[in-house]
This record gives sequence, C-alpha cells and structure tokens, in this order.
Amino acid sequence: MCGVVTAVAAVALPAQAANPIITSIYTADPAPLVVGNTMYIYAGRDEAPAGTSNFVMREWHVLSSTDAQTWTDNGAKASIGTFGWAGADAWAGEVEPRNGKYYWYTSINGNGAGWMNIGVAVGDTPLGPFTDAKGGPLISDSTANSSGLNIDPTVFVDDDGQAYMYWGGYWSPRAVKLAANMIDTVGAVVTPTGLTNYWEAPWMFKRNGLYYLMYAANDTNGCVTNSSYACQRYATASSPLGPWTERGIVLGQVSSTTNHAGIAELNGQSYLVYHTADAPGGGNFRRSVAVDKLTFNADGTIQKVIPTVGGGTGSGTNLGPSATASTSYVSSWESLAAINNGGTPASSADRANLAYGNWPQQGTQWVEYTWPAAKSINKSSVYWFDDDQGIDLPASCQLQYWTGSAYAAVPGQSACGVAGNTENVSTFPAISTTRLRLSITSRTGYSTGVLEWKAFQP
Ligand code: FUB
Repeated sequence: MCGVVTAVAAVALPAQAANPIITSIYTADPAPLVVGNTMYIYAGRDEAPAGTSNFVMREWHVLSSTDAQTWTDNGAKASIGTFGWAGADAWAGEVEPRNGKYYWYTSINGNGAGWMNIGVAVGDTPLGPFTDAKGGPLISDSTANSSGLNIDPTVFVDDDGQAYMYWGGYWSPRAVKLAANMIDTVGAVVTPTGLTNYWEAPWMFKRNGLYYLMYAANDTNGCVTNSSYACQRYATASSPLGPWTERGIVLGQVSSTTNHAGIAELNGQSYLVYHTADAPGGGNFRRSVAVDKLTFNADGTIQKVIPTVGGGTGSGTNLGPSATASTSYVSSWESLAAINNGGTPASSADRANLAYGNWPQQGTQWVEYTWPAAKSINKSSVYWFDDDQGIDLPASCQLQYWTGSAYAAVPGQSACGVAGNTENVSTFPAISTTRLRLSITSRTGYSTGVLEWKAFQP
C-alpha cells in the first residue's frame, strides 16, 4: 500500500528574507521543526486559481533556514500520491522526530467513506524521502469519538517517551495517545477540556515542565472582528491531556481567513510561524508562510506577536507623507492629516497622532493620495481607527488607482485586511499612477476611520 513520494522540485529554489518568506509559490499551514541548526517548515501548497474560493492542495513542501531570515524551498516532499488510499486535499500536517525517523502526520481526504483523515508518512531525514508508514488512515470518520473534521494533527513526545496527538476542526478538538511505533493509537480518543473557543489548527509543545496548546479560535470576544477569520489562542496544562486553561492570544487576525501557526526555537530565539494572504496575488486560498520572533515572559506566558508583513512594513519608501490627501468625507472634529503624518499607532484607539474618521457616514467612503507625477507603488499598509463608539473596523476595503481615465481596482492586490491594532499590508505587482485610493466599506451601523496609511514605492 505504500506509495512513493512525489518529489516535483529537485532543485532548491531561490530564497528571500522577509514576510512572506517564499513568494515563488503559495504556501499554507506551516509546521516548524528544528533539527540541529536548521529550521524546517512543512507547509501545504495552495494552488487555487485567482478569484476562486476552494482549496486546491495536492502536495506539501519543505522550507528550510539556518537563520530564520533566508529561506529555501526544497520542493514537494510529500503529496496526495504518497498515500495510496487517499485522493485529495493535502491539508495541514506536522513532522515529529523519533528514534532517528521523521513521522509526517497529515490531513488528507481518503477515497473511502467520510471526508478527512489523518495519515502518517515516515522518512529517515527531515527532507525524506517520505513513504506511507501505515497503508491506511491513522484516524478517520469511523474512529470512535473522532472530530467533526479530522484535520490538523499535532504530535508531541513527552520526556517519558509517551506520544500524544491532538487534532480536529469544527470546534471539536480531540486527543489520543500514540504507540511507541508512532503509527498506532493507544486507548480511547478523548475530548480535551478548557480549550476556550477552539476552532482548529492545534500546536502542542512543552516548555519548562508546562504543556502548551496553541490553536485557532474564531470568536469575536477579543479574537477577531468577524468570525470568518481566526486568531491564535493558547492554553496551558500541567499534564499532557489537560485540563487546559486558556491564557491569551498569540496572534491576532491576519489577512487570510484561516490562521494556522506553529512555534519553534532556533539558535536560542523562539519564532512564530504562520500564514497570511500577504503575497502578491494572495488570498484566502492563496496563502503564504510568514515568520516572526516570539517572546515568552518570565512567568511562561507568551507575548502577542505583532506581525511584520509584506516584506516588513518598513521596506520600500513610504510615499504617503509626500502625497496630498483627499477624502469623500471627514468628520469636522477629526483630521484627514492623520493618515499621512507619519504616526506610529500603539493601537486602533490611539489618537496621539490624530485620527481620520467619517462618522456619521456609513457604507463606502474613501481616502486618496495624489502625487504631481506618477509614482511606482507595490504595497499599501493601513492602520484602522476604532473608537469603540460610532467608528469601527471596516467590513472590507479595496485599493484602487487612477488609470488616467478612470479608477480601477489595483490588479493582483493581496487581501485588504481589516484587523485592528495592527498594520494591514496589501502587496501587488507595481503600478504607476498619480492617484491611489483606499475604498472602505463600513460594517452595518458604523462609520470607519484610519490612523495611518502608507503607500510604498519598491
Ligand atoms: O489548509 C487547509 C485548512 O485550512 C487547514 O487544515 C486548516 O488548519 C486551515 O488552515
């Protein structure tokens, strides 16, 4: 039953140092693993055509770096074809080393009854080659007490040698012990408790004797502005099967609706590895892996990560301050000057460098930059204003530009993010224009506002 891995890229592809870390292909659901001085990231590949709204995922790539700055795509090291019993949907996976072997747990759609399954492949090195270790699913819809959606495995081997696997989507986390061979389960599947607002994408690890489970949640109680999106919450426990205590948010809403992350330490520095829709032409089904430093406090709690996105928001030249700003409407007590006065907001409620707001207007409003001569622009970053009163985060936004005769949507722009307390970066193939417009559509019953809007020259 064992299929042979489909390795489609024999040559390592060029690397780059910035978020997203790889833009030659779209990558998602990253799972980091550090072996020696190298961080490997096991990631699915998003192949959905632009403008479509379903996942097209057929293979997993392995990215690697020795400094978490410069990344190499080592190509596809496993695929649907690795599992002879499977037919589609190479969703999230994670690799766990044991006894000199590397076990790659994957989410995969089997050919039989039911939808998603957990499969396991094995290889002798972090880069494989990987072959099916079991010849069938480790977990399927017919597993007693399995999840509502059997995806997103995370496997952890404790100091005593006992291995645990957590997984599950659709708000239904599950956990089970694994046998020493790493390809069989032991005992009953349990439903862990205390994972507040769990949605999917668990990531388990242990640090200083404390067990951690990070996971995607999609509540609007501090996590996201719209439950189509997700954040990363984390919980801790004093034993590997819980009960868990929710401890806070590691990563807020990102530009993709899904939010999937892992944590690893390289050369004494911890990193959060996650995905966004920030690559040029990106979107919810065309995601890209990003990496940022992560900090543990002395008491073991985790500081929330503020993503550096789009190649770092500081890269390129911000053309905002040299532009003349205009708008469809500004409240008389607010200030349009806020949007390009070079402020660095501490939060979406921070008015220290003025705030632009359009209360009481609702629906679609806009702000615009005009330059006397055409500028080359390939990136925008917007920090939204939210006064917790009449002005709220937008429902949606779009970048438009003046073609010389009309306004048009900026071609190939990645998702226009609407997250609070962060810079929402959108990238696109460079355009040349004298006018860039940020079209903003409010949530029902609210107006919108901007604290700072940057437009970058490459
Ligand atoms: O990439 C497909 C699915 O989207 C993953 O399995 C989930 O975690 C979400 O990121």
